[in-house]
Amino acid sequence: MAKKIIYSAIQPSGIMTLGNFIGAVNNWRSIQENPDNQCLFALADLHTITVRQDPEQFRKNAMSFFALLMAMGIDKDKSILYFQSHVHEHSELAWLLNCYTYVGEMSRMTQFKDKSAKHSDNINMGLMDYPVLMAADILLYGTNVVPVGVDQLQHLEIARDIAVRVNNIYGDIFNVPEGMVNKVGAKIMSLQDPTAKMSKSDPTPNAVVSVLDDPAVILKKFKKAVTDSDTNIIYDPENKPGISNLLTILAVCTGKSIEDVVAECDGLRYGDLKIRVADAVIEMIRPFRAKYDALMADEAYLLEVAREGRDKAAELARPYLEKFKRAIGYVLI
Ligand code: AQP
Repeated sequence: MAKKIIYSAIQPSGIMTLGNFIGAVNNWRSIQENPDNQCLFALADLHTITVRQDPEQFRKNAMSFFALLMAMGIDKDKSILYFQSHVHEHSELAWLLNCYTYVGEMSRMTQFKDKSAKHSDNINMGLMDYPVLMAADILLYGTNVVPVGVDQLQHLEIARDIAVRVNNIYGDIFNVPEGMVNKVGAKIMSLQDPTAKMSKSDPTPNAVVSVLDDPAVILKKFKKAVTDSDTNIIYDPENKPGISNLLTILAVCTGKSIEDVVAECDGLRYGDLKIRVADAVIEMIRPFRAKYDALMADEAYLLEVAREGRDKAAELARPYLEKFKRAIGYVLI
């Protein structure tokens, strides 16, 4: 039986956050353990330059993300782990798909509108085209399932629309992928504004926990987390977003259900809950740190793994790209 193709990616646009870990990478680790799955996990470094990057820092961040993914347990022998920019087929398919995507639908994307407002001095074509490149990433491998956080669902929907549109013109070219969203932790919120997503690029001090923060820093950030003036610990994202966010983080970090965590925390003061959550995060992150440091000290090895991933990904991608090009009418040689 053919394996299920699973595709997901992460942008090295800063330092990996707790939100990225809980919403994405933590699941990748378990999905790759199913022998019926062929997983591809990419560093979406082409997407990253839709926002201007300092070259030296960008390279550092990319290597850091790659090492972190490995340290967190993404296994190069179980999954294909690679840099998006190393597989040129992504860019080529993105161009082709551009010609099957409408300007109107791209200009309506929430992320495009948000990022255009945040980076009004640099509303580049790439920012608008981000979802088409993401569609190319996914469709290039005949992907069946895309694990994502809630924030990326709109882009996944567009990828599905583009796939259906192409299939309606040329026949059965692309698989139409399904999304896979966590039941718990699909949207970890900012610690300073629990109505907004925790994002790598958020400049607000103490809003974002990075998975590379020292334990003392993590504790300080949680102690300063914005909650409410009430004293009840209940899970109610709408009316108590701060407390609910803390409970979600605690549940994921301890592997317990929200109900169990709420029951265990009943009667705690908010200050004690914050310390409990911080401790759980610190414990969850601790094992990665030593592995990460060792990997970062061996760039030659990281690059070797990246080359291996690139070759495997490109080999899978080529037939899909060729099939589409043949259908369009390109002369293939
Ligand atoms: N706060 C979050 N909670 C749950 N999941 C999240 N993801 C991101 N933030 C959260 C998920 O992580 C995966 C990789 O995301 P990305 O790096 O490709 O892009 P992003 O969603 O734009 O992440 P950031 O942190 O907000 O980056 P910046 O600040 O650079 O835009 C995706 O599956 C995403 O859903």
